[in-house]
Amino acid sequence: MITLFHHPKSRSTRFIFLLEELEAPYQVKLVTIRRSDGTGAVDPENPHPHGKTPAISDDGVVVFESPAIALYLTDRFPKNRLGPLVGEPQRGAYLSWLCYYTGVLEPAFMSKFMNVAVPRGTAGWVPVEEAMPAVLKVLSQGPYMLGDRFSAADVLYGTTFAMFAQSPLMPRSPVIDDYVQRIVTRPAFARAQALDAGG
Ligand SMILES: N[C@@H](CCC(=O)N[C@@H](CS)C(=O)NCC(=O)O)C(=O)O
Repeated sequence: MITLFHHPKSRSTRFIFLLEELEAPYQVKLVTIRRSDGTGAVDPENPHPHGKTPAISDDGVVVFESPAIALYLTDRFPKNRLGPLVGEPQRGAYLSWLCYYTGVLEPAFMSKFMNVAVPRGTAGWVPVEEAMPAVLKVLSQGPYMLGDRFSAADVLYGTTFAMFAQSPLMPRSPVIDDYVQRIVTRPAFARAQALDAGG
């Protein structure tokens, strides 16, 4: 049984979405986190080393960081084919885009948000103006990050783009708008929104 350490309206909400897509047996453990307004606190029950969400425990096997959790879950529950397995040709693209999400795309948006220039040749990421065209190129051939196949990578990218659709940080694009629609109209996404508060 998977336990998802979750805080409502945080990066762990998308893992309710993924667990619903996977039809995996899971329970949600609500935890507190430190909020940007200074409220909240690390929850001693949360196994994430910094008390962040998401984290999961699979009967005591702890996994933290979104790409690792996505990969672990799609390997662990392969029935609905939400992640290419070792030996499948799309495995390479799957691993690459999962890691790109937290290694490049999130830092790119955070740099822009903080108005910090990305040091060329030093930072491991690139500016948003360079990262988004790479993602748009993939989605233009789409409809998903792995072409025809919806995967856990879309759970990360689709929910992020849905959340930031109206943000000035997010470049406007009909490709992104259509992609977000494809993701947020999935029944599992609606179930995750309803379950988000622990209901
Ligand atoms: N790199 C982590 C980021 C997780 C993260 O920052 N989660 C936020 C909630 S959206 C959090 O727990 N913040 C509380 C804190 O920073 O202490 C991942 O992708 O899983």
